[in-house]
Amino acid sequence: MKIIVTGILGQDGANMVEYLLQNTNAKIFGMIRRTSNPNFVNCRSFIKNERFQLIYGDLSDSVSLDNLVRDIQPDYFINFAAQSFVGCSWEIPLQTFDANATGVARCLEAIRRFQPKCRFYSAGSSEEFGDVQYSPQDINHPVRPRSPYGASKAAARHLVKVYRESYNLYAVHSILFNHEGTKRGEEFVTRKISKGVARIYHAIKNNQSFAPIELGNLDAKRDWSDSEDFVEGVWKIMNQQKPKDYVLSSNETHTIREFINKSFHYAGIQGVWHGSGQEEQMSVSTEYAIKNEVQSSVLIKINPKFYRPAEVELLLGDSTPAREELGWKPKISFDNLVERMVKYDIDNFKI
Ligand code: G4F
Repeated sequence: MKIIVTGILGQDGANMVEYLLQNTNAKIFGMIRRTSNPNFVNCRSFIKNERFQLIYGDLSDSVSLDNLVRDIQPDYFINFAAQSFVGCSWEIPLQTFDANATGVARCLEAIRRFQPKCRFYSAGSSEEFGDVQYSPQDINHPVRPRSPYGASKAAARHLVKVYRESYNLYAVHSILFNHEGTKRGEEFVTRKISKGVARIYHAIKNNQSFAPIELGNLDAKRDWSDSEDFVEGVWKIMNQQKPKDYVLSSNETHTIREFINKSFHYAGIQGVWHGSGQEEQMSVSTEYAIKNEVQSSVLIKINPKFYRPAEVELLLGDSTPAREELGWKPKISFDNLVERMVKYDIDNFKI
């Protein structure tokens, strides 16, 4: 069995490769774009595995995708490559659309022309639901994106459906609600918080002053899971008798503020909230500050530069069909996720 996985330098692609090496005998071809300084930190566990091979390709280059599919003749093509940062998608809307939507069309075309038996996975997003009309959101929720990123993923979803129905391909686009972990990029809010908490933890321990973590909208609600749980669900979705799109989610929602509270809790730092709106802050409690001779006080402050032009205020998934039909469910709870991320960042802290 041969499997192409894209996006392997990122969180999901790397977790997918780890899962496939552990749970199949397949040869895995991990695609990366050529850059002068690729960061292989998420690939450490498998980069030298004899069943793993690095290949060059680019979602913006149909020649590269055509050649890879024609030459490798993969059984599965799992696409996790994307411009995945919603916040940045207003600044680079065209690149976002090209990678996330047209890039999916290029993959589908390569498969249609050179290996139509290949099963194709496209990573969809709860951002496609946008300003949601009802909760929890299931696969039938209307598409109402609020960002160029959300629009690009919605377009990819339509393309997958069109190719599936027109050419009888096994092509699926499942809706992934937020999913995090210790391989998460530092620009995403959860990792920004866990890394920031680790930095403050070490400053307090070493009797040093520290700068606060600066964030945007703390009221947004997200349905967070661990990416390692999701890659298992993705593999189940790819191995059904008939292709069908599913939602993967924890079925719980939490505010950014809750993620912050839990993060400081697992670091053993006592914080208190005060103020409101843009003046809202979290500071170390007086009792904790005295006891630990803390050199600075503010832990969290608002910086409006992290507000988005349009926000998705609430995401809450309904993954009942995936649980009932695929026998999938997330193993890592919200509390476990926060604890794992914070402890990992404290233990691996580097200045
Ligand atoms: O962590 P985020 O950047 O993730 P977001 O926008 O929900 O997107 C993630 O989940 C999607 C699935 O729903 C994926 F498709 C997508 O690729 C990505 O993985 O932001 C989460 C929330 C937002 O409401 C944002 O406004 O956190 C809020 N936030 C507040 N302060 C912040 C910050 N987000 C970031 N990145 N940085 C902040 O300082």
